[in-house]
Amino acid sequence: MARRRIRLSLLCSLLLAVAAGAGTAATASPSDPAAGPAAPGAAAGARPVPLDRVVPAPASVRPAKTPYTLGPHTRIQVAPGSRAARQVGDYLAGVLRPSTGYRLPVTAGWSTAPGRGGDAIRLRLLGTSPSGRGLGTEGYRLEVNRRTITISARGPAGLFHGVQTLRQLLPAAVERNTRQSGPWTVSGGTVTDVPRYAYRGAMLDVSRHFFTVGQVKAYIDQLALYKINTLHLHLSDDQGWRIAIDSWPRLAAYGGSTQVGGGPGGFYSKADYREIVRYAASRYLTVVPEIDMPGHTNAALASYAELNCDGVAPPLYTGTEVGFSSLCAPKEVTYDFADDVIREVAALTPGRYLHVGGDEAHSTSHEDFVAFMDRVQPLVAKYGKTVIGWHQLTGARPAKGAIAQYWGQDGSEKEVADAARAGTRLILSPANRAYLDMKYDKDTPLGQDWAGLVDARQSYDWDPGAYIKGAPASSVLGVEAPLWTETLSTSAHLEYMAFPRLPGIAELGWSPSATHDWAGYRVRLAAQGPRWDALGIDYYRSPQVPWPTR
Ligand code: TNX
Repeated sequence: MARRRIRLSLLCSLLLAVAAGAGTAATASPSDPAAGPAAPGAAAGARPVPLDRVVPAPASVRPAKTPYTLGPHTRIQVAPGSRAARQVGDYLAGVLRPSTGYRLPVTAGWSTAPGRGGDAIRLRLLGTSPSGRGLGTEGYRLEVNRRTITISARGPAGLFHGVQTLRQLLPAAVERNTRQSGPWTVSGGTVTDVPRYAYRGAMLDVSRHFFTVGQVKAYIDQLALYKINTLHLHLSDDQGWRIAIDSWPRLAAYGGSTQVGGGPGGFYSKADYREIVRYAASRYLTVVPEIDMPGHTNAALASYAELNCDGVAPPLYTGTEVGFSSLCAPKEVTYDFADDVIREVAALTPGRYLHVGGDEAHSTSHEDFVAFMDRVQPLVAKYGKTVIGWHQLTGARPAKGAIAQYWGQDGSEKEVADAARAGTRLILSPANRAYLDMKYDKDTPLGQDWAGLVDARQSYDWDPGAYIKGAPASSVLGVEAPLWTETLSTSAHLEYMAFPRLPGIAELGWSPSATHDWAGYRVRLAAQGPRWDALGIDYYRSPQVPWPTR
């Protein structure tokens, strides 16, 4: 499917920008009656954050007049006997110590005797006990009273997500890495929270421009703030092959040696990739590797002449065109290659999914495309993984259990709805909503505009459950925000395009549809601005969002 270069959303975005420009923060959130006046010496507006002023919006909030204030004697107490709970406790301490200056010792267990063991943040594991019913594997409950904050979850992923909520309930200055003055007060009450969708992803294109392990880790930390649980790495494309494959060493060594614009490129050794997987797991994200095939393969075709139908290797490519390359579907060596690559990548990947691309195969005949996918999907199953493909896979024969990632625009593609009705599950990344590389407005210095201009409201204001006409809501596995990097080469670029849109996609993935409301969302989103400032995240100050003045 060719990309359409319509600009319908241009007018719309401009009108919205004007409408939103001078808006005051009409909040839908009740402010906490227990907050009381700001303490002397506190920053202006230092009333505790209301329990529901969080992104993604929590499923349920019950305020109470019992605020908790972190102090020099606060301890972090974690479920005894759980290494994972301990690690979440250490992570929380790592966030809180630099700005508060408190010791915040992390200890296992707590006293339940009346009046004992107060002044603590507790991370409690419920396992299969009835009190965890309804929380699933990622949900949590956060209870704040005058003596303690307790985060309870069935497993460590829920504790980790609860910790992210707690961060947003503290003053934004808590995110700074130098000592700040408090008070560090959290509103009283209870948050009970579970995700709407199991798959909440973000994709990073490390092929068009290469990003180092350190840069990927920094992005992972930012994704974790918004309860994203999947990092999709676009590891191969025309401009670069970014993962070492032992059985085809030139893929990375030669195919990874450049990038858009002709820079030096780079690739991940297997140890590098494992380190990304490990770090992502420590933030409760699963890595989904993508090897894009049969199109978007110039880097591979340049590395091995035999992969080309005519046996001639093309030169490396450093431009930004798409759709000109294809693996040779009729050649047997193509499937030896695919088998080796999928085997090695699957072996490095603990997650259940492996993405085989399949988009924009404009240089592959339809017949060859179908034949190619018929051969490649079973290889993914052979190595124990579930196939994800871009939604063009639905124009072939999606394997049983396969997942299609939708990147169209208006949800009208019949083959996608038909596949969904026949059991293919969907990840929604509509380009005119979820593509983080689209420009915000016509003056955005980075990005592309082929799917229109996408400001904060356009990106947030849609329903993943009802987007594909004729697809059952139950076919939707979740959402993903892709970040393509033809025009992006630094971490500051990534941040500027991801923020503030990424949190909107994250909220669509996490929050119940009943909480969906642009007017309330923009106020909650505005409250993230000072946090990004504190974290050093370089974001776009969309005129649609009532950011507090700096
Ligand atoms: C389309 S989306 C592509 C990518 C480009 C992107 C740029 C998709 C599956 N393919 O190859 O990088 O547009 O916005």
